[in-house]
Amino acid sequence: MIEQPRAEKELFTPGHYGCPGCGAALAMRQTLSVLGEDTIIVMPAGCWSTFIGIYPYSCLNVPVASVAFASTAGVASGVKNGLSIQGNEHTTVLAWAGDGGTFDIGLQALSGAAERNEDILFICYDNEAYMNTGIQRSSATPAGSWTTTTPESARKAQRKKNILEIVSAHRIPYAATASIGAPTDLEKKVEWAKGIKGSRFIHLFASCPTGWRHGPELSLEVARKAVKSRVFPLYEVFDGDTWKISPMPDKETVDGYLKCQGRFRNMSVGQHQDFQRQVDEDWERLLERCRTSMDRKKNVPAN
Ligand SMILES: Cc1ncc(C[n+]2csc(CCOP(=O)(O)OP(=O)(O)O)c2C)c(N)n1
Ligand SMILES: [Mg+2]
Repeated sequence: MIEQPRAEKELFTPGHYGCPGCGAALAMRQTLSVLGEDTIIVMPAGCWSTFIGIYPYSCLNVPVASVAFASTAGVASGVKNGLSIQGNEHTTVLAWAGDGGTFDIGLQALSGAAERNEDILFICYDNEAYMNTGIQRSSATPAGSWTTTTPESARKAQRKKNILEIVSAHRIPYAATASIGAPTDLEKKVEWAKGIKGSRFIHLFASCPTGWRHGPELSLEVARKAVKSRVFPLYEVFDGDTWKISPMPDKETVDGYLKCQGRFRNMSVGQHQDFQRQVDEDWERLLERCRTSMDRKKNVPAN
């Protein structure tokens, strides 16, 4: 069954310039359906700032500030503080950036805002490369993946940066992973983030058919497979010290996930095994972290 967005007024209108099957478009639609009209978005360069439309047209029915790449969290903090001075404590300020704009270029501003516990919601839609400029690798690109700067003859050797560990180390009230493949879980997390104060961060998995080399009709399936295989596990971190696994289907191997995407095509047996081993190690580490921290916390919502 297709879930309907909750906002009575659709805030994401038809007519954007995104590719067919764009996971980041779906990510925004799901997010805005929870945040509602009382939202201001701050957005750096990336696919999203491009396909939103050319001024005065926009596919979003909320205000959007398009900002310099490195400044997203800083501008969002300024907008929030400006609203506060005007006596407005209700508007959600959403910083919405890609993985390049979060893991790499926007990281210092994000760290500054998190350290000051600015009252903003930062969502990174992660399509695991610099897609808008032609599929260049970022520090969110997984090891073993093809991109235009990591061709098959020299696939990316480095592992994906663990952004949740970095951001939650600032001890912000809330950090979580979410996926377009788990819309109910995503909505719950956005709802929780909307209802609390301080810096909130959501790392949102968003498939990219163009860059990942899969059919546009497979975007949701690829995202679901990422969760099932634990390539992209779902969890939350409260106050930087309480780690909690979200509901997920039974674990399966990474085979199905890797095989349905052209960016992982022709991996050697060794690369395939390395990928599985790394996923298993990260998953065990996460489980252990959740086990040892859950009993310390008071204000954690039930699944
Ligand atoms: C300071 C600066 N450097 C580089 C660019 C060129 N640029 C525009 S969009 C983009 C890719 C952004 O990647 P990401 O944040 O992952 O978003 P995506 O395009 O994947 O949605 C780049 C490098 C720019 N606009 N400004
Ligand atoms: Mg990207």
